Amino acid sequence: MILLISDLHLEEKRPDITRAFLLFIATRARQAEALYILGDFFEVWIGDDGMTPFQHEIARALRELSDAGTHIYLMHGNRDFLIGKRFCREAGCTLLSDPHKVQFNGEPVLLMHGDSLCTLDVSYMKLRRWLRNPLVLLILRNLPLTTRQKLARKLRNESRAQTQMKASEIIDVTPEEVIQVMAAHGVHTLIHGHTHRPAVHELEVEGQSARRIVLGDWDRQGWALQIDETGFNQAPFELTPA
Ligand SMILES: [Mn+2]
Repeated sequence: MILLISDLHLEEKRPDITRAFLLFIATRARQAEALYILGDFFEVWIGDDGMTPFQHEIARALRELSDAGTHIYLMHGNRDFLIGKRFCREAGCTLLSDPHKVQFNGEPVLLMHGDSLCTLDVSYMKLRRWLRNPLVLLILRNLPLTTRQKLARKLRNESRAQTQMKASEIIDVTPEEVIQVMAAHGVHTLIHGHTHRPAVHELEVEGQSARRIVLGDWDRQGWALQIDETGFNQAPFELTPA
């Protein structure tokens, strides 16, 4: 059995989500061969050298899961794209590139965070290209922590202000981009997060029926996609009461 989650946006301000996640990895995820976390695992990440006690606690919990035999795969989201090798070593997880192609139940499946599919969001796409440039990343990683904290706060405030002004279709994925990416990778199943719109969308890729599975974000409830011999099934669950 394989589990996929995304968009937990873990932060100290949401102990309910943290509790639900710690319970999830101590129970359900223990039964899984692999756990895939498809981005925006943390609400913010300014660098492995700036890990807070809270973030170390999450790393420790992941490490326990991986020591117990579950493979953990982590993909960057737009919030936590500065997660690096040090965190992954500490947490016992493997960093995946975006997109990443896998085989589930003998079927090729493409995994993405999903932000790169929102091509109509021109200003964000420009920022994304800039922030994924290796030289920019090198400079960012070497800025003092306090500067990075300020930058992260500024980026989040700007993205919040802009998102409120944009039409909903702009921050959703571009259908043509989805078809193009799926065709280019030769898959008929795509799994991604980012949009916070959990669903299964049927579509056609090169004349064949295909599907796009969108993972849910953890907010009022948690979401996990489970892949086993019965197929691909996503269901929400209650966050643990205090
Ligand atoms: Mn995202």
